[in-house]
Amino acid sequence: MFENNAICKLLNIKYPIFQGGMAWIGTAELASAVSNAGGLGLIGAGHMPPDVLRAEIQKCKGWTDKPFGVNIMLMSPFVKEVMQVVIDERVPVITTGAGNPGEYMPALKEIGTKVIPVVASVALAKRLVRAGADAVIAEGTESGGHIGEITTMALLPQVVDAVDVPVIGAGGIGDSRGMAAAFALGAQAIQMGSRFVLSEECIAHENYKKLVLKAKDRSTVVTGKSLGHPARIIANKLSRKYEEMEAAGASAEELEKLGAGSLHRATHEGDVENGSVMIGEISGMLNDIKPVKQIIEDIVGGLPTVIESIQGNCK
Ligand code: TUI
Repeated sequence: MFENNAICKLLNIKYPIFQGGMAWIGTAELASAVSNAGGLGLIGAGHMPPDVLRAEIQKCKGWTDKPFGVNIMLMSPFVKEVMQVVIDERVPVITTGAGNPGEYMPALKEIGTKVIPVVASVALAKRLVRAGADAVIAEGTESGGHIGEITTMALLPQVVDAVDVPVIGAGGIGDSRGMAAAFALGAQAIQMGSRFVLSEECIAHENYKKLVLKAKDRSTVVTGKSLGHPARIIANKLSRKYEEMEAAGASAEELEKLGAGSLHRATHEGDVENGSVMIGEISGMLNDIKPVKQIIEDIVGGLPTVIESIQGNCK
């Protein structure tokens, strides 16, 4: 399976499955587990200072001999230094999020690092492919955390039509049906974040995982629209406070202050009422915590049945 898959060939991986590079919880533990299971694990650099990222990369190198990557969050105050770390460490793949990585592409390309930006629009996908992106991740608004506006269903085929590099579908994918659907829309790989939050290897606090297990289809809300960086989180005390302040015309500074440190509060301190529990809209169908290897094998193993069922419906 997947011997001819363009992403598997490009990155030398067994399964065309990326782990979303999640800030604070996309650690070497999770990334190495995904890579060891045949997917592409990613260390989520988030707001990590450069020395912390370097240590995380070195841990990951010690735990897997398979390709892995780093996701660079372009809103990080350390973005320049973090780029230098991935260059020094010769990380084979980088994905980027929450912005336009155009200015960093020449230096990364020069050392042969594969650059795979997350895009939320056709325009940015085209621009980055012209700048040398090896593939693009088309991420729909169903995702958790920082998001764009267009759904995966609408965005993915439009990006596929607009570029001549492989496209990875992301947003709202958590099982074999989602993977088959992304492939039907023209993706050659998928990226999942939420599904891997509910893995044994993910270091998120148990309160975070428990809340995701309880979540239903309408449990998430989008905060931060007025600041220009919308984020999908589970509705809680923090999101209600945010909405109240936004409605009362709070300043950007006041809203930023409310959000500061809120992800760590949820992922590490387990305060899921006053912290940001970033998760995608599929959390309602995530009902178990499994080892990463089982998550990946269940999805790949379930594909033939989904495809047969599609064929059955077309007869
Ligand atoms: O980056 C993500 N998801 C994230 S990053 C993150 S860390 C964070 N922590 C606290 C507050 C805010 C963020 C949590 N979740 N996904 C990739 C992604 N990128 N989604 C949407 C985009 C995007 C949006 C606009 C990419 C490019 C873009 O274009 C901007 C431009 O300059 O054209």
